[in-house]
Amino acid sequence: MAGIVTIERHIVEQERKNPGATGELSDLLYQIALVAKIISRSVRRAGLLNILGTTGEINVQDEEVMKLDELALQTMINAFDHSGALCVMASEETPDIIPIPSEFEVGKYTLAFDPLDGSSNVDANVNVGTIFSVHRRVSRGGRGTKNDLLQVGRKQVVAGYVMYGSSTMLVYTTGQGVYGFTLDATVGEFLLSHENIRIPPKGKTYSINTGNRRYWTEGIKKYIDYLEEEDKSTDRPYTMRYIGSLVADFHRTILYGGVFMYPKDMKNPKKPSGKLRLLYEASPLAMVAEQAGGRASDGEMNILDIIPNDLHQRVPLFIGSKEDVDQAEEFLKKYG
Ligand code: AHM
Ligand code: MG
Repeated sequence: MAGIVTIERHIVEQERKNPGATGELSDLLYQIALVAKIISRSVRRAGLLNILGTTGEINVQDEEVMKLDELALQTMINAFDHSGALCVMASEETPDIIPIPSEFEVGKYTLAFDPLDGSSNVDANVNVGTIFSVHRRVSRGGRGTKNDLLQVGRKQVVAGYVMYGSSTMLVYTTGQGVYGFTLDATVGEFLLSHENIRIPPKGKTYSINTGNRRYWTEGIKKYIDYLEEEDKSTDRPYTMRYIGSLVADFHRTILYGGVFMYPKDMKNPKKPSGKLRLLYEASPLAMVAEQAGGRASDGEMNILDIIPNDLHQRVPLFIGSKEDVDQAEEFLKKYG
């Protein structure tokens, strides 16, 4: 028993290291762990929802069968709107900010989240995840505003994700390293399973949707060609792995090393863009990557230094082992 560290104990121990802590952030983390368990339960039952529903619309409890991503969104909102720690929220699934209802107290933090990333994979029983990002508010008093959410990733106070895979894992950082917890479903607790995760400085795996090749810029084409070439002195060719579910692709990347890429594509040459969202996907995972010794770039600059101008801003993303991300940037600099 002595060696078992629950997430609650870990949070308390982290809080003790910070003498000025008021406990508000710890409460928020407890809440994140609780929500992770609730969403995990729904994801585990996903394949049964239609079976349990009588018409496909109504389940045995006479509740409407909600799509899993909507269910995850509602679970997040219901858990956090009265936490007292937040002044405003935003989610990938909602067009505008999610205000804290006037009957509830507000606190000093903001929460941006993707409730169920990769949800298009759910029906095939592929891993999906929840991504979260917490900032300290910048406005003074009252309800939070959009400006409280439009902050650089560098200023995040907590970031992390939950992965609903062969087991459910919660990985987070408060800026003091990256810790991973695995849900022991029999006791309902997240137990510390990955202490101080470190990304290898260089990997042997790249992860990208090669189906988009015709839309790539020259730099990406050349970089991927380079990774696929044989050269024993630089450990090439690299292996390709692509799940198509960001949390799962990222989780593999921080454990084994390598680089995950969702580059800018030229489908619309007048308006080239990445697919992934800065606030709900790129920025929180960038903080985790950096805290684990890796890094994240949009191809030109560090993701954590991008000043957001829109809640749903999309960015190209190169994330993973430091040397691999540096090299991707070099190719883009040289060939565009
Ligand atoms: P979503 O937020 O709508 O689920 O989209 C994000 C997902 C990521 O999980 C994944 O990395 C990417 O989209 C895959 O995109 P593609 O199918 O274009 O390769
Ligand atoms: Mg997403």
